[in-house]
Formats: sequence, C-alpha cells, structure tokens
Amino acid sequence: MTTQIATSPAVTTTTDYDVVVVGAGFAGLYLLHQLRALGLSAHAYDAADNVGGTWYWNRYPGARCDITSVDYAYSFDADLEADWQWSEKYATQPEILAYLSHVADRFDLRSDITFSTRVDSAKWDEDAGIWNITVAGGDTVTARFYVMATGCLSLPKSPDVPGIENFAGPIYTTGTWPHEGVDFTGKRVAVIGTGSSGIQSIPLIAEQAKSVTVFQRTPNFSFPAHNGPFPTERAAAMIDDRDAYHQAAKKSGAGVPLKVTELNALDATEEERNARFEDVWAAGDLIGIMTVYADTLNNPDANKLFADFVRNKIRSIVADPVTAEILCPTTYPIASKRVCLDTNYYQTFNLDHVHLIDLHNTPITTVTASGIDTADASSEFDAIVLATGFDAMTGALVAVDIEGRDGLTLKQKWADGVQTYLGLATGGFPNLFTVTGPGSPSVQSNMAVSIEQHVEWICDTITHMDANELLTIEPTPGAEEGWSNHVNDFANITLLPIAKSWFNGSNVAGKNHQYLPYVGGVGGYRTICDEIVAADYLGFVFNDDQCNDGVIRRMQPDVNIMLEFLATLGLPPFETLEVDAARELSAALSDQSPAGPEVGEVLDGTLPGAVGDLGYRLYRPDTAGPHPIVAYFHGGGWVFGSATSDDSFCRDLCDRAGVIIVSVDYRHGPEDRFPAAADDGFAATQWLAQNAESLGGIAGQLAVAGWSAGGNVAAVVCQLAKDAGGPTLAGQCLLTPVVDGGFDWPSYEETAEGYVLTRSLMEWFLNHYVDDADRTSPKMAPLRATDLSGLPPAMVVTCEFDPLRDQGNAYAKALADAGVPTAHVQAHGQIHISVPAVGQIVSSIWVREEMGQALRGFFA
Ligand code: N01
Repeated sequence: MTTQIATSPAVTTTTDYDVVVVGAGFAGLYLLHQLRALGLSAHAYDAADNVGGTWYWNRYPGARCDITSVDYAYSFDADLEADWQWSEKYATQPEILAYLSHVADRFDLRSDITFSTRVDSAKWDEDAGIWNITVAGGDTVTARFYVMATGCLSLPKSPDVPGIENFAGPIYTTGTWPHEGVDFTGKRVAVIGTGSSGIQSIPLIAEQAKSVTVFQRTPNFSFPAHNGPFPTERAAAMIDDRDAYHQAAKKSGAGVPLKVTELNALDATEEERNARFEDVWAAGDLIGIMTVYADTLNNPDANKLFADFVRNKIRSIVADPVTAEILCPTTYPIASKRVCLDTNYYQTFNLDHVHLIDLHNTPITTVTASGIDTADASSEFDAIVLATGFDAMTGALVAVDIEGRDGLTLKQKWADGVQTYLGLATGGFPNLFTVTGPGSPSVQSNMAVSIEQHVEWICDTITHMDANELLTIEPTPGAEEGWSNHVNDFANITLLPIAKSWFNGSNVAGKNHQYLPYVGGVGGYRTICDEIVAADYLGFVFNDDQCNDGVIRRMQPDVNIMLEFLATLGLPPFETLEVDAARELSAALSDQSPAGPEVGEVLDGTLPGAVGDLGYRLYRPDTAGPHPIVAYFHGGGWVFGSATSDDSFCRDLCDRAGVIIVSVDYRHGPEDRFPAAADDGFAATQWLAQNAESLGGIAGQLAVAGWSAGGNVAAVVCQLAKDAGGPTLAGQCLLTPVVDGGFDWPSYEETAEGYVLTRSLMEWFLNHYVDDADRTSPKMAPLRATDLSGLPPAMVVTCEFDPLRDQGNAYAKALADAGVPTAHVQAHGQIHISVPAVGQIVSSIWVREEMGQALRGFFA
C-alpha cells in the first residue's frame, strides 16, 4: 500500500503507509483497528510471534491483571464486550492473551501486523516530511506518522545482580518467561525481586519446588486479591447501562467507575478507620486501596495509619516474627510503590521450605556457578528466577533508535530528563505519537481506558490534519515545558514520588530521576486533552508555522482545587458588601482555616501603638530561648484581619524559623485611614525593639514580616526605621506585598479577577485606606521611595496569579538594584492567598520553608 502526500505545494512524496505502529498489544491492536476504520493504511510490527504485548511475554506462574477483568478490557465495541465472558475477578495471563487473540481475529488485524520483527530505528526525513522506519534485517518502510505503542512495562531491566553470568543453571526472567512453562518440581529455586511479579509468582513456585529462597531488597505492601469467580454485580452494572458505566470510567480518577471517598483518615475515629481499613483488606481492589481515604496519598500522618494497619496484618499472618518484620515495608509511604495484589503471598513464608533473605542486611556478594553467595552464607540452587522489573515508561521508547529533526535522537533529548506534551508527543519529533507515554496517566490508571483515549486522540488528530491539509504536528518547547511542570506539580502534592521505584526511574542505574506518570487522574487528563483540541491544538505547531502556542494548567493543582471549592460556596465579592459584613465574612473564613502546627507558647498582650494600645499575639517556638523576634503584620487590605487572623501562618513561620512571631493588631481603614497602619506598625516595632528581652527575645535581633497589606506595613516600617535612624532591623520578609498605590501594572489586567484577590477588591481596599493624593507617598507606596539603599536584607515572595505580582517583582528588583541583599521567590502557579494557606495548600510548603529559612538567615 502506498500513500501520496503533499509536503509542500510543489513537492509530493509517496510513503508505504500512512501510519507505522510499533507493538501489537492492547494499544497497537486498537490503533490498527481505528486507523483502518478511518480508511488509512497502517502497519504494525512486533518482536513477538503473536499479538499480546506485555501479556505475550509475562507468562510467569500467577501472572494476572490487578484491575478487575470487566474493566481491564476494551470498551469501544458493545458486541465484543457482550460476546466475551471473563471467568475470574482477575483474569490470568492466558485468558487475557486469549482475549487479545480473539480481538485480533474478530477484527482481522493480523494481516496488518508483521510478527517476529523488531523495529530497530526510525528516522525523520526533514525534506520529505516522512518517517523512514528500519526493521530487523534491514528493510525500511516509510510512513507519514509513526506511533510507539510499546507499552510502559515491556523492556525488562538488564540483570544487575553481581556475578549473574556465572550461574550454570537456568535463569528465568518473569518478563520473558518460557512459553512451554517451567517445571520446578524437586528444584531448589532462588527468586530475586519482590515486586508484583515476584509476589504473584512466589506462592506458585513454592507449590512445586523443593525449596524457595526469596532474595528481597525492598519489601512491598501487598493485599490479598481475593480472586474468585467473575463479580456479577460489576458485570450487571455494566450491562445495565454500558454507556453510563464507561462514561463514569472515563471521568474517574483511575479509569474504573468506583465512587471515591472524600473522607480523611485523620478526621475519622480509630474505630471508623480500622473498620474501613478492614473493608479494604477484605475487598482486594487496587483502586479501593489507593483511595481508602482522601488524605492517604498526600498526608504522611494519614499514610502511616494505613501502613501501620497493613504491617500489623503482615505480622498477624507470618508466624515467624523475624521474617514478618523483614516483610514489613518501613522506608517509604504505602502506595508510593505500586501496591500488589496477591494470593497467599505472606502465608507462603510460613512454609518450611520457603526462606527469606534480607538483602539490606546480607547483600548478594556474587552469584556462583551453582548458587548465590551473600555476605554471610553460600547457598546452592538449581534455578534462579529474576523478578527484577523493567526499564519502565521510557526504556522501550529509547530502545528504538528514533532520530528526529537535526539528527537529535530521542535518547539524547531525554538524557537529562523526559519531556513530552501530554505523554503523546515530544518536540523535535514531528508526527511521532506515543500511546500512554511518560507524562500521561498510563500506569497510574486502568491501562485499557487510557489506551483507548490515546488511540482515539491520535486518530482524531490525524483526521483533523488530513481534513485541513496539515502535514506535520509537534509540540512547542513552551507547551512541553509547561506540561512537564504540571506533571511534576501534581506528583509533588502527593507522597507518590518518595519511594525509589520504576515510577521515577530510580530502579535503573543511571536513569534520570523524575516521576513519570501523570497523577491528575484520567478524567481531568481527558478534559485537558479535549481543551487543547478545542483551543486549536494549544501548544502544538502544524506545518512548522501554524500554532496557537500556550501552556495548559499553569496553576498548581491544589490551588485550582481550592478555587473550585471556593466557587461552590457562592460567596459574594467582598467589595459588594458593607465593611462590617465584609469583615464578618473574612473572619468566618479565617476561623475555618485548619489549625497550624503546635508551637511552644501562644500568648496575647497589648503594646502601645501610635495613638493608643494595640493588641498582639505572640508565638514562641518550642525550643530553648531566648529567640529573635519578628514583628508580623497580617493581611486584609488595611480593612480586615487582626492579630489572630493569620494564626496558622504565624504558627508555621514560628515553627519553621525558630523565632518569636509577634502579630500586631494595627489600626484599619476606613475608621483609621492612612497613615494609621504604617504609624502603628512603626510604633509596635519600636516597642518590640525596646522590650525584646522581657518577651523572651534577644536585644538587637528584630525583623519584620507581613503579608499583602501587612507586607506593605512591614516594608514601610523598614523605610521609617531607616529614616529615623532606628530601630535596627535584621531583615524584612514580604509576602505578596502592596508596594504601590497605582494600578498601572500588567498583573492587574492579566489576573484582574478569578484568583480571589481581584482588581476591584484592591480598589475597594485602597479607597477605604488612603486618599488618591497619598497614593504615591512612600509611606503608602514604598516602591516610590527615592532611595532604597541601606534597607534591611529582604525576602520578597510574589505569586504568579496575583494582581500584586508585578509591583512585588518591581520592589524586589529595586531593592536588589539599590544594593539591598534580596532573595526573591516567584512562586509558580500560586495565588495571593495560597502561600499562607497552611494545612490546605501542599504546593506552597516550599515557599513557606524558604521564608522560614530567610528569617533564620536574617539572624544567622
Ligand atoms: O517489578 P518491580 P515487577 N537485586 O520493579 C528487585 C506491573 N505488574 O516486575 O524495590 C535485588 O516492581 C526490586 O527491589 P527494589 C506493576 O505495575 C503488574 O514486579 O528495587 N533485587 C523489586 O523488589 C508492577 O509495579 C502485575 O529494592 C532487585 C523487584 O526486584 C510493575 O509491573 C504483575 C534487583 C522489582 O519489582 C513492575 O513489577 C506484575 C537487584 N539487582 C507486574 N533489581 C499485575 O498484577 C531489582 N530488584 C497486573
């Protein structure tokens, strides 16, 4: 089959196929079927001699899926679904392979697949605008599009066990298991590796073998699969309304239509928690385990409760307490490595002929011709099983020598870190698509659902290109970088990246460490892909020059969730309320904030302000004093707030910085207009300087800090202290400060509304605090001071989605230009209120940590 394409108005090129596909597993088969339905010519290559992909190769005893069979299947064809009956809750490898073989036959796909043929290289021909694909044996075919449907876990990790080449007996790798099976009867078997493959195979190997010795480096959390007959209630739900069932799967987090709890483990009683944990243990459902509580994957304390529960289960099953402890994972949060579903795994260690070696205590020194030597013993074996895992996510992609524009190979491009757009494409490699590539939900989801979505997206895109005579597509550098940031942002608000595992490349020596799958869920991800298409393929460039460039999802995921939650409350804009009502609403929202960390002591007092006493709240660290003091000025636009309204943030700063925080109740507008707040701030700072020791502080160790309007007060206090010749201040820590009274800043336009602090609210605040005539006074607008030199060292934090961003950036620059030692944190994806949101916004913890470090640094 040849296809003629126009690469430019003057040139036409002929290709062998429209699309060449690598891989004939779940992804490759569906892709062939869909491409064919579009009338495109497509051909797939697979190194195996039959279909099946991962299910062709992984034939080790006990290999099964860990997503219920009914969900781990194609959904695109109702008849296929109706005709195929799964026999068990978790189908065995032979049954899944038979299903894929059935699909290949049913849709007559084999005629478009060349088996037993590895693709060696693929090279982009810049002039012709086509791919040249060379297969084993040297044949080359050409195609307009090249799709890697190679799976995420298809390249077994090379055996990195010392001396493995010495072994004279058979070595079996779970990922390339002999087709004829292995009879271990009467054999002494060593199994190295205790991931899903080891955990599934060990109990069955132990049923046959004379002895089994398991060499465990890192224990895994495993749950009983409770496999059994096909769950009829799930099938009934699907048969009842298959469209609704599959839609729910597509919109879900993990690609399985299960209701997910919003309850937090830390809010539950011990009794409630244990009951829920027991239910999950009894159900044997991976998604139920991963979503047992809403806080399990992002709160270390919540995670530990679940991990403790499982560790106790292990102890209750394994008779020998020493063996039980070795099997208990303790070095990473539960679920940050893939949890396993097993049948009798822990029970197997109660058998007399099954032994466990803890490689952390007694590492393998070498494999010998007849066995394995560890630090303290030599053991003889007849066979070794390597269940040591895969070069996951990227291994199979870079194993093919893929060369894109300007001779750059994919391996070279990704040497220092993987960058993709949506896990579907990567810049510099036009018309190359990856199915479930790194940066997509892939292995953090039901692969069947994610594969179908990617295949359909690729097919729709090719259709779009053909309809619009577009010849090439690839992502822009900016879109790709933005997507990588978003993938990292999402991973980093969870505990998932913590464990060393194949998810972040740390199982392969020399591989870049980076959390590879997208953990924002299949529903959210699908929405993003659809939004990108609707925005004229935002971030993709067609024909090298047609592009609606941009970045999708720049906001931090948890900040976005916060905004969505606030939107559901339907609160009136503050500026539409009378001042008292606005203050009440602000106070009510503050009261609902989570409590901050415990500190050593909290006490309230009064100090003299500019014209009368002011309340203050003092936060003392839980360490031996005396401590430096930081005068803190709260946010609230000079209209709202109090000494206690930023309570959790003050606690957090006190705790992180190890300093006394004194939060001052300065006067507010409209009752006390400009310069009341500034004068009170300065008076309070003077008083703190004079009374430091009586407060448990250290004389001469005083700094100021503030958020928003409080940042304004702090910045102004520094200028007043400088003008007055004292008190001496060690530093100023300004979080999203107001430093100018004008509105002529781009961020007032770009983020005028939608991010809580709006332009109109800022106008309202300023109107209540300061007359127009005073808005350029340095006492209101410290940025306008003629000389900033000699001010205390500064830490300025600005947030990407904040109307005050640009003036804060300008102040940081002006301070630095004036010779003031200035640290400037520009918090990507944050909004005006998200940095002080202690206990709510995980993605801003690092910013608070930087502020804490800065405060410490002022007094170092
Ligand atoms: O691989 P793994 P896997 N010396 O990387 C150890 C999917 N899957 O094939 O953790 C000694 O998880 C390694 O130790 P450590 C599923 O997504 C699904 O088991 O690196 N030990 C670890 O214990 C799964 O997560 C099913 O310290 C060495 C083990 O080998 C993914 O595939 C079934 C070692 C490797 O575990 C991979 O699972 C099977 C060395 N040199 C797989 N090198 C289903 O149920 C590695 N190890 C659907």
